[in-house]
Parts: sequence; C-alpha cells; structure tokens
Amino acid sequence: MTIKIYGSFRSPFSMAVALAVYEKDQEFDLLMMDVKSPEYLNNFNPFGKIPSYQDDDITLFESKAIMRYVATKFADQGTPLLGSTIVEQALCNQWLEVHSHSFIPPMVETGLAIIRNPQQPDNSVLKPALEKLSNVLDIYEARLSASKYLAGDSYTLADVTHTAFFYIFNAITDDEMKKTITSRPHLHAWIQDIISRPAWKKLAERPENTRYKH
Ligand SMILES: N[C@@H](CCC(=O)N[C@@H](CS)C(=O)NCC(=O)O)C(=O)O
Repeated sequence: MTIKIYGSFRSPFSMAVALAVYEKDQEFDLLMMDVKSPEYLNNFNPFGKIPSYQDDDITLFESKAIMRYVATKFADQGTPLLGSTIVEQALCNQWLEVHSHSFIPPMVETGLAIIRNPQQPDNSVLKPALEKLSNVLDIYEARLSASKYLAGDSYTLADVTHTAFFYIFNAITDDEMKKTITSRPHLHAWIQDIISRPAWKKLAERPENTRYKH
C-alpha cells in the first residue's frame, strides 16, 4: 500500500509528517476527510485532528509519533533522522519536546492572529504573541549559534518538525514581522538551510500546497 497521509498542507503538523516521509525517499498520497465524521473518529483519530498516517502495518496519529515511526521503519533509506550518536538522539528528543511545549503555543497564537484577519490583525493578540515568540526564538538563536542543527551536527526530526512552521510564518508575515527571524542571524541561516533541502522543495512544490506557495 502506498503510504496515506490524512491531512492538509494548511497544517504544519501534516507537512512535518509528509517531510519525514520524503526525507526517507518514500512517496505518499495526501487525503482529506471530515475529521469530525464517525468514519474518521473511529478509524483514524478519535481526537478528530490531522494528520493521521496509514501504511500496511499501522494506522497512527500524532505527528511526532508518526515521524518517529517513519524514521525507524525506513532507517536504512534516505536521510537518517534520529541522530547519529546517543547524545544527538537525546538532544533530538529534547528539541521535539521544546517544539511541543515552548515553540508551538506562541507560534500558533501569532499565526492565528494573522490568518484570522490578514489585512488588520488584532494587535492586542498579535503583539504579546510575537513578544512571547521572540523570547523563545532567543533561545533558538543561542542554540543555533553553537550548533548547525538543533540536535548537533546532524539534521534530525527536531529540524523536520519546525520546517513548515517557519515556512508558513514567512508566507503570512509582513516585512516588519519577518524581522523576528531576520534579526537572529543563526536562526535565519538555519531556516534557509532547512527549507533548501530537496525533500522540502519537493513537498512545497506539490499541487496541494496552494495557500502558502511563494
Ligand atoms: N499534536 C497534534 C496536533 C494536531 C493538530 O492540532 N492539528 C490541527 C491542524 S494543524 C487540527 O487537526 N485541527 C482541527 C481541529 O482541531 O478541529 C499533532 O502533532 O499531530
């Protein structure tokens, strides 16, 4: 069975899973279902969220669990994604946790404030969200000034999971907001690096990526 990803390229979590699959030199079909339908809730994700993933062996939800499964199942193909040493593996896991708990809340708050009202975002929501995001990104800047990738010398799932968020941030922000990134040179260089990867370019060029195409 071709890998199936139930999701959308409006969802950075779906794009993260798709990127992991491409980094492993695998192909996938992107499918969308009504996530609140009994069929989806019963068979794919009882929490009614995207993405979910299906291959011959498993149906799985939660993007990080899916990415870890894909990285392990296709360990000998494509890019190694789990870290090349025990230290990198540990740091990869640490930064995946940072993504969940420290990065996503202010990034999603910022993104939603813009997407809900692109012409005139509500500054009472946007400003504090951007401030929180900036504080978190100071920590990324410090990390990336000492390390090529989040886990160390190797590109890992920790980088994969962030890529779509920064890509979407770049697509929806004005020049002033983009300074949140460009004023942090190591963060900026890392983003340029991870969005230049062939797997990401292949993904961003898919016809389903209409909303954020540059
Ligand atoms: N922790 C989940 C988050 C998934 C998630 O929040 N997906 C959003 C789209 S980006 C969703 O399905 N929202 C639909 C809803 O909440 O109704 C993961 O990593 O897969």
